[in-house]
Amino acid sequence: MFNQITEKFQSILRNVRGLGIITDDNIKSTIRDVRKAFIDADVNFKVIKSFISKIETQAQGTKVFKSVKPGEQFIKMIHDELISLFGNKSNGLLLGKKPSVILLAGLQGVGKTTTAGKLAYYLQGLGKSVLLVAADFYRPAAVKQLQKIGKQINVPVFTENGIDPISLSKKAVLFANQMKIDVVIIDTAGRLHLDEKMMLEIQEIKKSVNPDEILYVADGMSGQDAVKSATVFHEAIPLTGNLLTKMDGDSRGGAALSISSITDVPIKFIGTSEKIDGLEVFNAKRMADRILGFGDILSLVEKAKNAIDDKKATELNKKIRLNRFDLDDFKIQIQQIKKIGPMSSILDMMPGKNSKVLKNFKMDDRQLIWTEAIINSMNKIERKTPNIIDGSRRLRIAKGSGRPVQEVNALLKQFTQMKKMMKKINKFNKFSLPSF
Ligand SMILES: Nc1nc2c(ncn2[C@@H]2O[C@H](COP(=O)(O)OP(=O)(O)O)[C@@H](O)[C@H]2O)c(=O)[nH]1
Ligand SMILES: [Mg+2]
Repeated sequence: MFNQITEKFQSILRNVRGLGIITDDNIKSTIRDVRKAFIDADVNFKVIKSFISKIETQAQGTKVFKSVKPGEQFIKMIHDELISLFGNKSNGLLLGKKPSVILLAGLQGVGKTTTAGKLAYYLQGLGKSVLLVAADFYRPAAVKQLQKIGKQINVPVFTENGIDPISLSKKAVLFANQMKIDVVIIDTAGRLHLDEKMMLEIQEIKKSVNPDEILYVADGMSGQDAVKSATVFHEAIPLTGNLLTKMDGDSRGGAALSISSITDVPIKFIGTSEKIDGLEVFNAKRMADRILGFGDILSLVEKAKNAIDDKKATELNKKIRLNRFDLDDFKIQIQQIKKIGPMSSILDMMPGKNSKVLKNFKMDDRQLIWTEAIINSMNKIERKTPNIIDGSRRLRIAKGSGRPVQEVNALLKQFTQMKKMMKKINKFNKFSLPSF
């Protein structure tokens, strides 16, 4: 996410950080660099202009202050302005009446249908019952696509042949009312380009179901073009939120940085994978942190929390303390790391992700699979007591897992070192920490 702009901001911040004094010259050069970073990211010119002018005014203001660390203060200004660029408004869904209605709008291919499923899954997680409505009759496979998603998460999908999307939406809401369903999510048809018929249709749907939320779904990989269409939609049907998909790709950032201040509508969610759980509630501060390369440790911790099984973690902890950690436990650890996500997404959330060290750290996700395969080729006793694994056993394990014997050796060496380290830490803890 945002590799290019983050790289530029990191170099700007490096220059600014050490400043002992803020002068007209360094304000000018910083502003020039920020402007360039924004232009390269395809941010809307109005957004750039207002951002720059705010930073400039504030920086001029600090010139007279004799603060301890002017550079740090400059960085804080940029950070704060980025946050307010995303809008400080609350980002939760505002679902009032029952059934509440969420209408999804946007161009074709941006991810509306996928997002309808993700939102349903997210709301299920909050204990709500959901009805999905397949109101896209233009793409032949669209209804089937939504039905497949509905089946996957066990959410009913409302559809009917020979009826228009407006009557269908109306009927669906009535049905949800009868069935006491909490939330209705309407997936609408998109077009490749804005056209009048589509706008009229969505306006009519809106009139007939009175949605609580109208979310504009935009491709997060796009630039300010997405913002232009958002504005057109906003004029036709007042939007209540933006939702940016495909943020797992390496977006230049144009859409994300422009959309909320141009439409004056907050970003409520971002899509971070093709999968059903690839949806995050948008958080302006975290996004600003990511763009400036401060990392997003909070999101990472949350992801890890969701992926890691508490019971297993406690068991592993116990085993480590008793020096009973074996290769089976090592395998469990690998499985838990795999659940957090691909290595690239983990690294993407680390502070300084563009630094030389992290850039050169190319972890191959297959490595985890290979390590698991090697452990799988060992028998029970070997996993419990790896020191019995001699030359001939190593050869057998290598053959069984389809990996070279050097890799088996490396794994065993790594495991021995890990055990030694654990032993040391345990000893240290015994002396310095109360037992728990
Ligand atoms: N990587 C990624 N792909 C996405 C995301 N959201 C949607 N997609 C993909 O984008 C494509 C179009 O999605 P679809 O929901 O059919 O778009 P629609 O035409 O707006 O309904 C599909 O291949 C989706 O899997 C996302 O957050 N991340
Ligand atoms: Mg669709």
